[in-house]
Amino acid sequence: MGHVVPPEAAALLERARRIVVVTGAGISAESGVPTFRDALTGLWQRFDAQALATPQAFEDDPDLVWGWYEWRRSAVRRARPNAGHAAVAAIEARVPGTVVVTQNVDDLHERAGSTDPVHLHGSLFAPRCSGCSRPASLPDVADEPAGGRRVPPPRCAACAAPVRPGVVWFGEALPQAALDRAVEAAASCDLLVTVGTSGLVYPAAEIPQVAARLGATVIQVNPDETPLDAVAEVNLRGPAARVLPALVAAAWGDTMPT
Ligand code: BJW
Ligand code: ZN
Repeated sequence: MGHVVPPEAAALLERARRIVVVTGAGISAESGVPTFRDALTGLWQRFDAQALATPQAFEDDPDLVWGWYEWRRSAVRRARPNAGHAAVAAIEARVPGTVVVTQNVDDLHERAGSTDPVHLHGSLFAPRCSGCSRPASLPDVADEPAGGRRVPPPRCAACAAPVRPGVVWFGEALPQAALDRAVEAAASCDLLVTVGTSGLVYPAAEIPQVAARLGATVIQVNPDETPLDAVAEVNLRGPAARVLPALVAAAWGDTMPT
C-alpha cells in the first residue's frame, strides 16, 4: 500500500465496536472529482464555489447554476469510486452497525458498496421543484462539454417553477432526518474517523466534535491541517486512497478487495 500507519491507529480501529466515518470532498479527490475549495475551471473559473452554492445565486442566474450542477453530475457519472471509498465499505462489512456520514453530493460511497450513507448535504441525483418541492426527474443528457455551459433548469411538471438541485446550499437547513441520524451515531460511537473534510462548514463540522466531547476517539485522515486536528487523537496526513486501505490492512490484515 505504500503508506505506514502508526500501530496505535490500527489498534483503535481493531478495538472499536461502534464506528462512524465522516467524509468530505477529499475522499473523492482521487476519483477526479474536484474538492469544493479547488479552483473552478471552464465557464466557472471566475466564480467562487462558495458564491455559486447559494439560493441567491440560483435566483440571480438559474442557467449558470443549473449548468454548473449538470457539469458536475456529468463528471461524477464518469468518475469511479477509489480505494478510499472501498476501504470505508470494508470497515462497514467488518464492523456491523458502522454509520457512514458524508457531506458529499456524489454517489461514490454507494457505488463502492456502502449500504446506506447519510447524505448531510443532499445529492446531485435528486433534483426537486424550487417552488413546491416535488421531486423532479433528471433530464436525460449526454455528457456535458468539458468547459461547461449554461443550461436552463427544467420546469416542474406540477407548478412550472424551475427545478433546482437537491443539495443543501449555504443558509439552508440540512435535512433533519439525516442530521439526527448523524448526531445520534456520533454521540454513541467509540471511534469516529473523519476523512477529507476541511472542517469549516457547519453544522457538519460539529459531528466529530460531538463524538470527541462524548468520549469517542477521533482519527483524522487529511493531507493538510484542519481545525479538526484539535479534536483528533491521531492525525494521519496523507491522501485517503492510500491511508485508508493501509489503516484497514494494519487493523485486520489484507481483507481489502482489490
Ligand atoms: C483530501 C484529499 C485526499 C484534499 N484525501 N483529503 C457557525 C459558524 C459560522 C458559520 C456558520 C455556522 N453555522 C452555520 C454557518 C453558516 C454556514 C457555514 O458553515 N459557513 C462556513 C463557511 C463558515 N452553514 C450553512 O449555511 C449550513 N446551513 C445552516 O447552518 O443552516 C442554518 C439554518 C437552520 C434552519 C433554517 C435555515 C437555516 C448549510 C451548509 C451547506 C453546505 N453546502 C455545500 C454545498 C453542497 C452542494 C454542492 O456540493 O454544490 O456543501 S458547501 C460545500 O462545503 C459542500 C461540502 O459538502 C461542504 C464541506 O466541504 P468539504 O467536504 O470539507 O470540502 P473542502 O473542499 O472544503 O475540503 C476538502 C478537504 O479535503 C481539504 O481539507 C483537503 O485538504 C482535503 N483533501 N485531497 C484526503 N486525496
Ligand atoms: Zn413545483
